[in-house]
Amino acid sequence: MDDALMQKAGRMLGAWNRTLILTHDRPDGDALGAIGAMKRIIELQGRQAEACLHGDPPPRYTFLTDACGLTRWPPSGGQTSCPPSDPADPSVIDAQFDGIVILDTCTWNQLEPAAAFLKATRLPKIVVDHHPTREDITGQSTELVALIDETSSSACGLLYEWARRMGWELDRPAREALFAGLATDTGWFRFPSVDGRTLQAAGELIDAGVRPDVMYARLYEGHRPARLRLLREALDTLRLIDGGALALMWLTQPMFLLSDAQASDAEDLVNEPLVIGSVMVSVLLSEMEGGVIRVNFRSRSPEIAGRDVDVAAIAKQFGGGGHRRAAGARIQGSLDEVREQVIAAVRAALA
Ligand SMILES: [Mn+2]
Repeated sequence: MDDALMQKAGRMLGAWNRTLILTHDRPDGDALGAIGAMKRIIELQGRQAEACLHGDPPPRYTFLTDACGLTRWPPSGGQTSCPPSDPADPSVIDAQFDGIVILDTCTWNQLEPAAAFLKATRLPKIVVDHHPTREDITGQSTELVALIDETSSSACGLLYEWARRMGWELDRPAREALFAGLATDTGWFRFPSVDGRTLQAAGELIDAGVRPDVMYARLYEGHRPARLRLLREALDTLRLIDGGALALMWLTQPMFLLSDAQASDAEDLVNEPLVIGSVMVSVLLSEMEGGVIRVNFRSRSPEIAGRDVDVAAIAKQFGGGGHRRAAGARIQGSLDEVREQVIAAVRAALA
């Protein structure tokens, strides 16, 4: 990451007394960790920040949302009694903040329902992201500085490097939030995106007091029983296609109801079939409300699978995006239709 750019973004942020912090819809551990840590970093410097979420975070991240004081979109600007009635009108929110930091995404559709506001706002923006899928999200902003590094395994890793470069203080909630992002975006440090920088950042956070065993229990051993019931339902649908190269599972609305599970309980279930040696690509289709099928894709490293399947490219065919080894899309249609389309697309990529 370019030092001059980090310094420039650091000076910009330092000049804002009231910062609005946003991340993508359906926030994951990296998104929540990044906005939580950003908020704590700014507050430790004696300035105001509001980190707003859109979408329900999975329950296992409650420790982050509580410790860092994350709130719900639209922002209140400290005026909890009178949230703006029309978030698409930028003037109300613009009057309450000096600038906006957007973390872990750089695409308009991931920023719904704040996208209309973000297109119209005049406030300057700083973007911190590590995704290859990106758009120009300047909109009407007077300035945009983008700290983007696709080689970083997480937005939290990038934020940590930025904070260290700037000499910013971290407290315990900030350190735990950053560690949560580093750990969850790398599947607890096992994905191919892990490099020395990832482990160095994690190591420094551990040396500063973060307990990896406590973090592991909070992140991976705090599920509700509903998650295990949902896993059972998903495993019951498992189909191995093309000699076991493609693993396919699906979850219907009745399965969610039967399991007393929410959409967030399906997080990471797509990884389960990867314990089978033959599987090169794993796909999970989840039937959401309103006739939308959420599709999660995973693929293995070519060193393991013997084949390099770019699931971000497959997801893109369906209007989605993500990383080469982990991607997703939301597709309008019936489960049967979408399943056939997705199987065809993956088989074409495997052929
Ligand atoms: Mn991320």
